[in-house]
Amino acid sequence: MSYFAKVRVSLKYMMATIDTISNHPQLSEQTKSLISTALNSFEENFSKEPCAVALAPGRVNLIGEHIDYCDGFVLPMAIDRYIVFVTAPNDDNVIRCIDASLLGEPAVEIPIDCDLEISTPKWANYLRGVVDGYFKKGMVPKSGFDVFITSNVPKGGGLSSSAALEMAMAFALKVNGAEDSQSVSTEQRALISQHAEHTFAGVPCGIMDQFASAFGQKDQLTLIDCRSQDVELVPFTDESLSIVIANTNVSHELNDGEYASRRQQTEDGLRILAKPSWRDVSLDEVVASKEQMDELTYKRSVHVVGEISRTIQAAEALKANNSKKFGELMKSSHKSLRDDFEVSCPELDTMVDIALELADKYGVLGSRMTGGGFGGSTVSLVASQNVDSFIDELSSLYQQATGITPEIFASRPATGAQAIGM
Ligand code: GAF
Repeated sequence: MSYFAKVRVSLKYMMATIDTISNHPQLSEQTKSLISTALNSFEENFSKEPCAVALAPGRVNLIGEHIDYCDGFVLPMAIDRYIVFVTAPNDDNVIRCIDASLLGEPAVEIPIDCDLEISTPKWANYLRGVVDGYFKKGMVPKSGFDVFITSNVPKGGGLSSSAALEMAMAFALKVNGAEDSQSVSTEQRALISQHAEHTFAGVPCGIMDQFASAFGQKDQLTLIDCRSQDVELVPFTDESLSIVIANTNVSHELNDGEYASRRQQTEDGLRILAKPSWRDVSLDEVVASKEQMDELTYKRSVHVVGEISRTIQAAEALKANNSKKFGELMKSSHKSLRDDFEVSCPELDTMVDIALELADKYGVLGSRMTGGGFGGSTVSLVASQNVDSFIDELSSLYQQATGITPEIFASRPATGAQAIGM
């Protein structure tokens, strides 16, 4: 195809893409503006027209923490913060990625036609893992492609920016033809991404983050049964309630061994209980086995069975419009994560304590740490009419207490990973 013919085709795609984005019923104005900036940056950096957009949200988990790898239930939602990939084919056999936050650094090049290995820069391993997962299943894009990456998901904030990177790459591969030879389900894309995290980032994570990013729907929480991998959407449409996410700005690395050790301790507990799955274990059975367990294994086991039960109750409470009960369960979840599972940290506890001290003033129903822990974010359920004042006061009291400026924002459940254009 001649250069001019290629430009005309690309322009046609571009116009259709822009049209779809501006009329997209599920994307917020904030996200549309993020995409629009990314489209312009693609052109500036690659000197050609983009063809398609792939995007994936971060997530916040409302309840059900550290039990996705224990066959538990989790109740996360996709947040209105996205990683956006703007892409167009190139004439090489590589995926060439430029990240907006790393401008000036050399583009990352990932070959499309061979097995891949862990390499540098480290952040690109999430991408390599997904490309390799597709390659190993015989799914290769039609050609290499260029990608410009823009994000407003806080990095290291416990809001799954890594799962969003993986899911956005899966959709970038899809729009560049990698799924043309076989149909790939939402679940399969999420599982390839989870595998990438295991093998290329060294984090033995469960399925929650990738599933939340993949299955997210506007105004719906995703109740995930991590044993059957079934996803049930639970409406969160009460406008009088808001979900506030508070990033402590204390960063965490899940591959530093603490995450893996927690997972190991839950496996030890289950072995002592001699049960095939945590779903078959009651609190009474854990208590009855106390003498056979060391103290840590016992505490971890108490958390797992308690959190599975709390998550089931929380989903029921939400369906019954009982937000007060939902809030109480969030508080118990935090205590269990702090005292029994020991994955909180002073900054997370401070953020939760301040939120709960402001309960009467602003209508805070519940607050807890969210995600892997050891830093990252909290999530609070707050009366919408007070949400701006709550955010201001939480922010200033946290700063006074810790000397750290937090990043605090409200989000409603948002739409999941997808591709737009082509
Ligand atoms: C991290 C992991 F990636 C998830 O799989 C989950 O275990 C979570 O920590 C804790 O609930 O986000």
